[in-house]
Amino acid sequence: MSDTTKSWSINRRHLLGASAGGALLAAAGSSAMVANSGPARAAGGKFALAPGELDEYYGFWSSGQSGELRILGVPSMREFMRVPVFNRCSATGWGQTNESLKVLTEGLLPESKAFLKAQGKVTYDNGDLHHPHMSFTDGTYDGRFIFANDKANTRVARIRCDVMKCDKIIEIPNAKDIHGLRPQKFPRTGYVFANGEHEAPLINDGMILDKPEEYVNIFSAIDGDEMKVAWQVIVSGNLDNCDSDYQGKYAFSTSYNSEMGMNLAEMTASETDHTVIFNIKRIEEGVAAGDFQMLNGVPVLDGRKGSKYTRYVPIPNSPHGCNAAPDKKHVVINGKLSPTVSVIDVTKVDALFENDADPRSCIVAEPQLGLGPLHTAFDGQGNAFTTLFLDSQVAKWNIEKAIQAYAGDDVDPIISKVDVHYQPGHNSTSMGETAEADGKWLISMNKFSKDRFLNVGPLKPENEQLIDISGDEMKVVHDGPTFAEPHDSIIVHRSKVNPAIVWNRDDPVFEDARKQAEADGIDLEEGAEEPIRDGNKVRVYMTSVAPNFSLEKFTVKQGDEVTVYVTNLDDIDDLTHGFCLSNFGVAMEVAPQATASVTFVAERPGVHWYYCQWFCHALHMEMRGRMLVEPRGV
Ligand code: CUK
Ligand code: CUA
Repeated sequence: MSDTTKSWSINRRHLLGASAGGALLAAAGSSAMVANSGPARAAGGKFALAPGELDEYYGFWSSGQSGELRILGVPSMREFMRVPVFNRCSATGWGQTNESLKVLTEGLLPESKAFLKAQGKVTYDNGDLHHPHMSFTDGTYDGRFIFANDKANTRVARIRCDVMKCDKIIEIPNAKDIHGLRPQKFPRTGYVFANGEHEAPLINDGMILDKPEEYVNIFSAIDGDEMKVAWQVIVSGNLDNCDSDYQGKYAFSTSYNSEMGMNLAEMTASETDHTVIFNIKRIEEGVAAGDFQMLNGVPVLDGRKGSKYTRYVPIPNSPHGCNAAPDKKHVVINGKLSPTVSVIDVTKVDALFENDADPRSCIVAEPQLGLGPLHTAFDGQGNAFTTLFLDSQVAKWNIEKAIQAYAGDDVDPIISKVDVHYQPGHNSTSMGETAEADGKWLISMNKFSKDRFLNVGPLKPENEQLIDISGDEMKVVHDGPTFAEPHDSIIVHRSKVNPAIVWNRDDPVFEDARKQAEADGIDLEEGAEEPIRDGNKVRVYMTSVAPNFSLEKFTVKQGDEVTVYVTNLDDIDDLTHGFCLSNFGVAMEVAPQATASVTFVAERPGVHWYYCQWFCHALHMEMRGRMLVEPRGV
């Protein structure tokens, strides 16, 4: 214990110095200069794929404040697709089509709908997507869904992996700013655990304002099948990242600012913070027994210190990442302001709950790895890879050796370190957060790119590096710039994912359009010769077959509320059409066998061209038609 204590205080001098403010960034700058040891060399080129070759893995990338999910290939690091989620997408019409607006609005809280209405909006148009994680069955990815959080507006989204589109977004009540998010690994997802990061009054209606002692934090368990919050737990301290065990018994959340400070000096005053362990069974029993308060439709249990639902394990110092190892036994807590990571043995957690054992008794190792450990990934062979933000390095270390060292043996758990460029946050290994971790690739997601790319001005991309981890020495084999600001990624073997090539016409996404068409006596797959008028509401049904829309023109009146439905009858691989109505700000994607619809007010009289906005045919330019808008009073 005394060794650890010493290392914390060394660390605090390093990181916090005389004034806490700005120390992290100041240290970041200087360590980057040291770490810049010249360009990384390619490791024999096995990361490079020849044109036409397919990647072995899908990479699902967050995009941070860009609000979308991205799909990359690993190891080529080619970006394949951007899946809009919390953002507004000019290309696909996400945030404009009726189908996407349904997803973006139906899960909002009533108070948010009212708030947004006062802003002249129907939904938020920004989001901060940090943590994309796939659904699990039996401890490994099952290819059904990706779940992701929105830190900016306290939401959780679900993306269907069969079509790679978001199908549900819910706003989480009672909590503030969802940060860490992980699906339950066993027996299946099941729950999606989500950390409310920032503290606020439980009933945040303005009656309690500047009284931090009355603020709380909220941990949420979402039913991933229903996309509804199943229960929430009130905790002490800011929740950061989380993970679940491989037994289905516990969830773990790191927590900084156990001080409940309101400014940087207060938040970092204490040498230890904690990891909160949630006992899922006890919480479910508490819900069944009625030991909760119902708030905004959610049972909220009290899991603050002393509760039977939680245990608080003291951890040095402002811990950040939380990563369950594929050995199904260990969870690594990353110290951030401490140079250590703390290894929890999940088999020792039962005693914390059943015998009130010392919370620290579940810690079986605490190796000192370097400055600023943020996140850890695994190779499935007993080794762990931890990003060191301040050192601009990744440390490879052995979990078993770290346990022996903690028990007093004279062994060094650190196997090797590699420089990365610069300031790494998350990292991920191929299949590394599942029981099928395969130890081939590591992505280091670096917050700064500095001099690694041609200068594009003061705002620079991040740099994500591909590292070959198949040997003891890690080799950086590729630099990949990415835009604002992927936090986290997962690397999923391609055998786990099997997306469709064309839409299924029975897909639930088209249900609303189909119902409306039926009510209008129209077949979506046939379209209609004339607009259907219903007062000043006008519905236009057309189909597309390259290079034609079924309507070369349609006529409406100025002021009509017009809904255009386009059904793409092409069922050929990659034959997407689009519908863009110029100077109306209307544009959308219509993928093969999809129906998409958009609603606008025809407030501009005159002739207006609509055209196909997705290159589909040699006569793509000719794939267009006219909307004729009769002026009011004619
Ligand atoms: S947090 Cu970003 S580096 Cu939001 Cu996952 Cu650790
Ligand atoms: Cu249809 Cu371009």
